[in-house]
Amino acid sequence: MNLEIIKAIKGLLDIPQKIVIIPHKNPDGDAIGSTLGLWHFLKGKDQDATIIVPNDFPKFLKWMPGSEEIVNFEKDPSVAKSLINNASVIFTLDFNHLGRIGQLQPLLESSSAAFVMIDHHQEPDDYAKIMYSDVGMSSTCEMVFNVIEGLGELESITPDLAISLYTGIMTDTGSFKYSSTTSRTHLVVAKLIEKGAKNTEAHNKVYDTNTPSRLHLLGCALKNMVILEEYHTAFITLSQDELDTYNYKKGDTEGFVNYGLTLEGIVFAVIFIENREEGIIKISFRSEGDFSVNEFARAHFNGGGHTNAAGGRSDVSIEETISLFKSLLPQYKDDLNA
Ligand SMILES: [Mn+2]
Repeated sequence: MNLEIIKAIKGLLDIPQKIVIIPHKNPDGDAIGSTLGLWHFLKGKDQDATIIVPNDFPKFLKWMPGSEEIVNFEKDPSVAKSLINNASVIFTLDFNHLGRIGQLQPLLESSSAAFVMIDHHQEPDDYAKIMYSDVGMSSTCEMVFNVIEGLGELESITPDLAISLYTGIMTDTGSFKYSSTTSRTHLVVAKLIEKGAKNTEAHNKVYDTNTPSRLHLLGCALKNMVILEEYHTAFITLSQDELDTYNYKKGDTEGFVNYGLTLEGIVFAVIFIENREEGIIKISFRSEGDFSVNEFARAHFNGGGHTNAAGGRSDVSIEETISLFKSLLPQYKDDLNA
């Protein structure tokens, strides 16, 4: 990675700082893994560091070492506020514009701390003094590894640090199968296992924690799947009533969207999930090949992300959202047939 970035980070960490590390709202495995990985590293360097999440994260990530010390802004706003107000350095991980952190946005905007962005999403904003942004990376966790390596600190990787980064790489690459997985990713993962990451344990703890109600919700989602062969597209809907019926818990719908892509010939998969409390439809987009769901989400559903994985939202009803979605497909017919 870029030597200037390493030099700048080294310059910051050469003196004691008050550090806050922040991932995006609704943090996923890469968000929690990368912030914890960096946190373990900074603790090892005797830096004063705290992770603040904009809101809670799924239970299947709560076994990760150090996760119990994460400050949840929604639960402890005053603690979070004072940490941010006193911070001299703020690392923002796994996102690239401040609109991705919900209610934390104004606090960060008024902070005078030095910002460091480490992220692999497209079209980054320029709020950070130090910007390590690379859309070619499998995960933010892989980038945190690169930073530690760039600083010449590989020997300081403990098993707790290793398992944090391993878990985020694992979840962001769909267990090392997405096209963002490179030979370098595997080399990093090999190094992390060497450093004590218990890889099988990470897979079991993240993926083998289904509850009966989650599997029943999955059954409902799959039953609702609509296949539009003409557009090589499959979409799923879940209404708030359906979520309630199956006792929905945060994180339960994680990965559901991917089932559409397991159908032969399908290159575009979408899930629409109603959230009555927020009055929105949450949307996840996935694709195989060149069709950019990042561009699709940006153009039509107030979202974005990566070429093959993106998120978005809609403020109208689920029925209206679906008909809007269907009405958009004809203009993408050629792209979806490629
Ligand atoms: Mn990520």
